[in-house]
Amino acid sequence: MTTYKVCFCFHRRYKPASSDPPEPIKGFYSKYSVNGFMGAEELQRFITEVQREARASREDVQAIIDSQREFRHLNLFRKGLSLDGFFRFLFAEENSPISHSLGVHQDMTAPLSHYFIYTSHNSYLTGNQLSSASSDVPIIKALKRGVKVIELDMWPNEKRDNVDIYHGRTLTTPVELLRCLMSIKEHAFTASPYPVIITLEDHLTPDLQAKVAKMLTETFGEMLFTPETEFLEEFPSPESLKMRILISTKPPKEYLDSKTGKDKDHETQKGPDDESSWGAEVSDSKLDLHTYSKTESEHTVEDEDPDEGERKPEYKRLIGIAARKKKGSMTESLAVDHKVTRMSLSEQTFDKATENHGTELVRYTQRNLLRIYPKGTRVTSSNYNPLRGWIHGAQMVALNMQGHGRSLWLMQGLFRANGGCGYVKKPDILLRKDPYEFDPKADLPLKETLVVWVYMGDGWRFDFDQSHFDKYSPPDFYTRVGIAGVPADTIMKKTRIIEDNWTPVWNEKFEFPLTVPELALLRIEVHEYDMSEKDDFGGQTCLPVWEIRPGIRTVPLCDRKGEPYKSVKLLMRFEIILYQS
Ligand SMILES: [Ca+2]
Ligand SMILES: [Ca+2]
Ligand SMILES: [Ca+2]
Repeated sequence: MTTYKVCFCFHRRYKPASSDPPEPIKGFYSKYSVNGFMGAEELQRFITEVQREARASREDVQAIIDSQREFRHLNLFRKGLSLDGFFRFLFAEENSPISHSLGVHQDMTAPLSHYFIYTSHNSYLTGNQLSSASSDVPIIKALKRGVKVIELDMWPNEKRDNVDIYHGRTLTTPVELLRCLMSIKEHAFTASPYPVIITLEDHLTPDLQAKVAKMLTETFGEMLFTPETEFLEEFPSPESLKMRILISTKPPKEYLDSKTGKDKDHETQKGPDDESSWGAEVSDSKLDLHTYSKTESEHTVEDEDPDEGERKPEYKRLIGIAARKKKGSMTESLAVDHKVTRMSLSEQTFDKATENHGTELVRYTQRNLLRIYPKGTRVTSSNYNPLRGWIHGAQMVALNMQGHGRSLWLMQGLFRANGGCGYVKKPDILLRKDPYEFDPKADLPLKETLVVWVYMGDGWRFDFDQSHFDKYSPPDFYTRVGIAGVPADTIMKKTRIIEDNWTPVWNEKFEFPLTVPELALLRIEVHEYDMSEKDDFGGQTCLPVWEIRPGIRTVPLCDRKGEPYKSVKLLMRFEIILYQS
């Protein structure tokens, strides 16, 4: 019995949390066992038919049975799996929906423009965009997580004899450039050997630029990638750039955004702690494609750089990814010529561009790099829906890593793919050339249906206090599950609420028809229902649909920041039904 003290003299009792297998698991056990016994042969049949692991050998299966040996005292004479053993095997961390052994499995020899790259915005800030401290700590954290694009804003220090990093013209406190560079060098390849790109925004005098050039050369030496010609005809591949650092530049006018405050949806200034646990629901990408801020000024493209000619040659030489100064209409900016380049757009300018230039954006990003950055009014380090950029092929969708919430969970979700190396190959649909270029707004035929069963959840009773969710009773969990992808595939659904239970069993089935599964992320959130106030946060995760293994799987859940909980997990089942095209 679990007892909750309601008042001085009154206690309420609830059934203890149960760890019994849910009905569908019992069903599979009885279907696949013979005379109540599941030996190696029976288990192999289950693994082939339900888990769809055709290549599981008899040795693999025996290893599973042996792994339950430590529990043999429960039944000393059996050589197979008991129902409990079968359930333990399924509801274990090793049985995850993304195979741990998959690693980096995509082709890494295509040009950089063929990959989504894990990108952070104002990587050096510890909190909000106006008054938080600058530090190398968030940079190290990001690199360890697999982030591969780090942004630094360089300003002269107070004495004007050295370079500091901070968010210009705000009250954010600086950190020395050298310290950031040293930390980048130390941690750049912790997550994977693929290249790290440093985007520099500089507000420096030529003398200080020369100083930066010296600092970069001395810190990174041979690691720096310096192209032989100023403009390349094709970007090199992540494979050829292993263990290399690339310097790129970002538009120096970007910080001005935070001063203009033209947007109607200007956020009030509050710390991230004041935000609700969830962050805003990611904006509906259906809506995004058809609306944009009408108040936005007419200029369409940011000036990429101050006049390249003014730069000290020793500094200019170090720029591995050139960004060209571009002016004119969006159509002119997106025109593809033989030299590749990088362009940066604010989320608003980008949204506006998707309105009439969707396929041109897709074509542009087949060879060139496109970076999208959060609008300046996101002073609390909140974020936008990164899918908007990805479905148009944008490689560097920069998000504030200091914020947390749904947009960042999507980002963490996408980059779980390809072994978490920070580079995810764009699907063929975004790379196909004439006569077919992908239009994210087009009505496409169904390609597959992802069927998802949410069986049960457990672990909260180990990771949280008895009164964490509800003071006087066990929690009331429900799960939201859905898809973030192209507009046609985007949807969220939810289970019913299981009241007063630490180990909720839902046994519910959901179907998600998908037109572009190659760009679909499965979103999973657990909420704790409260009638009179906002629901409590119970965990979340996000999984790239194309890497999900079919079958019954254990889905570990993460906290708001994306750190995995010690014990919280869901037992789910996935099945993919393909349509003939
Ligand atoms: Ca509650
Ligand atoms: Ca309750
Ligand atoms: Ca409740």
